[in-house]
Amino acid sequence: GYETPACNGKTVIVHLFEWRWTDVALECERFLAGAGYCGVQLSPPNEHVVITEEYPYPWWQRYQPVSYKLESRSGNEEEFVDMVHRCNAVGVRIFVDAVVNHMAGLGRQGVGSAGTSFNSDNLDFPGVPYTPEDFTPREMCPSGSGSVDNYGDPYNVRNCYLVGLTDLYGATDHVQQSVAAYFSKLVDIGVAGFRIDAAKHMWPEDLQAMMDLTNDLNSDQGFPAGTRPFFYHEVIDRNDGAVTVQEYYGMGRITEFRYSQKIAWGIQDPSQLEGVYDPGWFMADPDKAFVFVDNHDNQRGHGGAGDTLTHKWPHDYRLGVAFTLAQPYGYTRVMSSYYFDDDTDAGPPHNSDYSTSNVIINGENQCEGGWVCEHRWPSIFKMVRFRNAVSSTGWWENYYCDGNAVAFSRGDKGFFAMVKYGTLSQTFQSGMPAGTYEDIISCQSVTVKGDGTVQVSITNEEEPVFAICQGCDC
Ligand code: ARE
Ligand code: CA
Repeated sequence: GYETPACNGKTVIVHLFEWRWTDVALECERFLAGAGYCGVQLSPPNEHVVITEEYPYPWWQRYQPVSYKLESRSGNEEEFVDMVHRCNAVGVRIFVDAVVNHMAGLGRQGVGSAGTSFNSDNLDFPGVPYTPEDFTPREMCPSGSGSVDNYGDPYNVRNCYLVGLTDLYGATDHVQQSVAAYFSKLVDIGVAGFRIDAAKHMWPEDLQAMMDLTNDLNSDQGFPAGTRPFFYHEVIDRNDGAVTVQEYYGMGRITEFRYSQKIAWGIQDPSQLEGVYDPGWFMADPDKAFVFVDNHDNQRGHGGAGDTLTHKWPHDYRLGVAFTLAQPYGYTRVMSSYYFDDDTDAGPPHNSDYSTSNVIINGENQCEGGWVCEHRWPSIFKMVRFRNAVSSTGWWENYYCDGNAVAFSRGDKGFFAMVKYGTLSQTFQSGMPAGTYEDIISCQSVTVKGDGTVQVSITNEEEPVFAICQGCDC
């Protein structure tokens, strides 16, 4: 199926937003493999527009494709292939952010990041190639402006130009074959799956056809023969439009933005945390949902932001991510950001020529040079190990919440507790077999008694999380 990544049961993907391929390769080897991450979501690796005028080199230029050549702000094809091979060699998988609903925005022309010429107004992208017949005919878009302007109408959402981006006619053989050729090229290199950008704006049957034309994963890169790529579709469904996550069932996982909202509210008011998965809100089924606390859009006010927890509030953010990794709902992604102020267009840390800077790791194993690296924060990366250890238990039990402290067990595989304000010293039912464990956050040794109770002590208000699991040590 398309629902589960080929990751040997590992359960967390990290989005290394705007990282260079050379840095991703190093991070797989020096950190991600050991921490137990399944894999990395990249920024789009294909050729994109290069914007120098009104905003210099905004991050979002990479969501305006010029061709499927693997030459982007993150690196060239040789660096890409080297990264994929090195990450696969240490068991860390690569997931590509695939922008295939559209090409560059109207009004843009010139050359892209690989030097290929293009002209959006003429619907001319010789690097693929795409010509006017590959774009959705104007008469199929029921919008006065030609842009998406009515989320209540699926024809408007899917046949019009999303923020003026030239919309590919995904029902045609040539578009389906061109996209599938791009996917297959990546899979043949050793990529394990795809985030489908703007999947909400594509007809599910068109996307399904592209997926089905894509090769199986490359067995020379360590994937079992006959394994299908993992797909997760970016569909923003907040009970506010005609397109629902359910339309994409059977095609992989679907991003669940209502989870981001629920977790933000829940950290604000912990009594709401038990309801983070709310079937009454039509949230995707647990085995279909792809969940995250924040993403590269909503952390900076793009893509339906509001009610979003981010690294700008580190204490609450740690709680939100730790809770997300502890609870059973959905497949999880951790965000790894770069710092930005009020300028929500600002691209990644860069050199004077605007080429992206390298990531710097300091003596405390944290990042510098403008990179946040939430995925290296102790109470975040240690919970990756917890999630992997408890993943065979798709439920929680012994749920406790007093409005400040929250605790639950994951069957007899693991037990988690956290506290919003202050410290915690309290006895809980852990559901775990009697024995001695190590709190994977503080590295203190703890004893589960014969009746399953455990004395929890959280003394570090900076990392206000406690977790024990079978087979885990600090
Ligand atoms: C940029 C400029 C625009 C300009 C355009 C074309 O900002 O002013 O018109 O270029 O020249 C990203 C940025 C955009 C950027 C774009 C292309 O966020 O600002 O446009 O790149 O460079 C909807 C979609 C959802 C989408 C969000 C942003 O449904 O798919 O909008 N998210 C993905 C990516 C983005 C990316 C794109 C798609 C485009 O994650 O990073 O855009 O490839 C409600 C609706 C949602 C809607 C949301 C916001 O919540 O339910 O469906 O999300 O509002 O409109
Ligand atoms: Ca479309």
